[in-house]
Amino acid sequence: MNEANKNILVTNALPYANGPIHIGHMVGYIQADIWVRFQKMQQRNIVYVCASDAHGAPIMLSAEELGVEPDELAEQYTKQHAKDFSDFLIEFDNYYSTHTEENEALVLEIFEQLKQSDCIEKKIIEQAYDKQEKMFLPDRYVRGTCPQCKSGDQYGDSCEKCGATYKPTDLIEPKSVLSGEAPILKESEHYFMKLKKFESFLENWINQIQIHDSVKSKLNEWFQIGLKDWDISRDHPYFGFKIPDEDEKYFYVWLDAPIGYLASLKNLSNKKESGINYEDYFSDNDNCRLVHFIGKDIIYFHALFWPAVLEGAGLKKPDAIFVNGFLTVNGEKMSKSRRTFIKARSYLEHNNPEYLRYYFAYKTNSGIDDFDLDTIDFKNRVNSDIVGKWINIASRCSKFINQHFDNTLGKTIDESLLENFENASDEISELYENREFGQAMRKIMLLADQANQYLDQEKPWVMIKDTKMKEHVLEVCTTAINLFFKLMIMLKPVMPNIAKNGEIFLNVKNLEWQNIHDRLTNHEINDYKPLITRITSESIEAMLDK
Ligand code: B3M
Ligand code: ZN
Repeated sequence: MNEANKNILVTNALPYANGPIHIGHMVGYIQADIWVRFQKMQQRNIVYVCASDAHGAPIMLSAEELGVEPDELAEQYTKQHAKDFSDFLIEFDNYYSTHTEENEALVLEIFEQLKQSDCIEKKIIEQAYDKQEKMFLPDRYVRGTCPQCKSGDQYGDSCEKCGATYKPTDLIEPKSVLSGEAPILKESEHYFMKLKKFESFLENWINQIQIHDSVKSKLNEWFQIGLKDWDISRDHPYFGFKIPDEDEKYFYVWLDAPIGYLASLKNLSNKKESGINYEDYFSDNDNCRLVHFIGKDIIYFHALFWPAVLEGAGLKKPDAIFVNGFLTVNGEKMSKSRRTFIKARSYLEHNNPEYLRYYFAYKTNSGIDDFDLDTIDFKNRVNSDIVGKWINIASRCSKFINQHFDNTLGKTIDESLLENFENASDEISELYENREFGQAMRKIMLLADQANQYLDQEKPWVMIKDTKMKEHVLEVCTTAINLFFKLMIMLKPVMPNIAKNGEIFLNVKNLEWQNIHDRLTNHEINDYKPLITRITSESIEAMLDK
């Protein structure tokens, strides 16, 4: 089947429901949303889902500290996250949760399949145990001195200073984060997914999917080391789904989390009004594509564990894994003490989400490099590109149409510039398709420069004083408004609200990509209202202060 006609299921990583979303998280959501909106403007059948990742020890422990039930805490965060996303104009078709009936049913079904296809094995292992708290400790809940470089206060799985990886009990003087006591080793029986069995399948599979070369080489390093069987169970106390026929055991959160993608789709398809059929978007035939957007820290889970689970259960595998790098703020890792930690909500209280959407688009590409939000550059870039270049075209000539021509665009336009814009649209569309958003934004801004140069040369604000030139002013302004219109379509995936208000101004509806070839002539428009305001240093300071 032709790629362009396939149904596409797009997912973003599911945020843990035990803390606020910050703008570092927003990188992947904004990138995916831009891509999805672009696809929708091409009239592709696409479903975009996400959910809260509700399970795991950290959520259980935070809930305990707050004196609430873990599912209540998860639900509160789910609501908060959904609001943050929607205020950032991330338009999921469904936002659900992993702590749901649909997800549990899918997890049990998949687990059953995995057992039947001999992918699961039980083994007794020793693990760090906190006697005082009566619980097995996740690696991150044990801290101590790195056995390799001897740096103090390191996590139980790896050293932040030297990068060594080890077991929690290899630490020198390990301590439980919960009780401060030294953990003991205790035996327990666990369920393992036989990941080794899938090595050659996975090595093959990564060559068949869309995945960045740098991610592939990371995966190849892991293949070189060899894959280890994967512990998919956790002992009580834990917040997760219970394993059947076991009293005190739960599925590890990372087993049920990616299945949550499917649960979100299932939940959507169960809503009659959605008109979405589950099998149209997830079945092992050639009609659908599964596309995951993730951060670079969870490649192992998505490109090794998850496809192995799907393969073992006889299900469709992902067709693309798009990985984003991390965000730094003013050159630093986000940190509260350095005023570089910005919650999504603090950003939204002081700044327009579309500024950040544009800046992230401008700064990113299909690769996995980290990039920086330099707040001064951010302010200058947005003010110069969005306000100074793009919106300026409309604000410079709309008043002539509004005041002198009865709000009606002329019958003739200057063809050559318009054709130039239309011809560029294929290239820009390809850049969007390939997630080369930075290049797309640069190309679009070069076009905006051309439109402004045209106005600088024609000077309608001078000509309007000469009645003989009135017709020419109309042609120039009609041309410029058409250029603005085309830029608006090209920028709509990134700045959908400005585009929506632009549609009202231009008296047009629901523009799609193909409308780039339309001409607005002899067409009535509405009075121009400012579409966006400049960012100020104060609004930036205010979001950093939070
Ligand atoms: N909840 C968040 C993370 O590790 C994790 C993603 C799950 S995606 C299935 O960034
Ligand atoms: Zn170390």
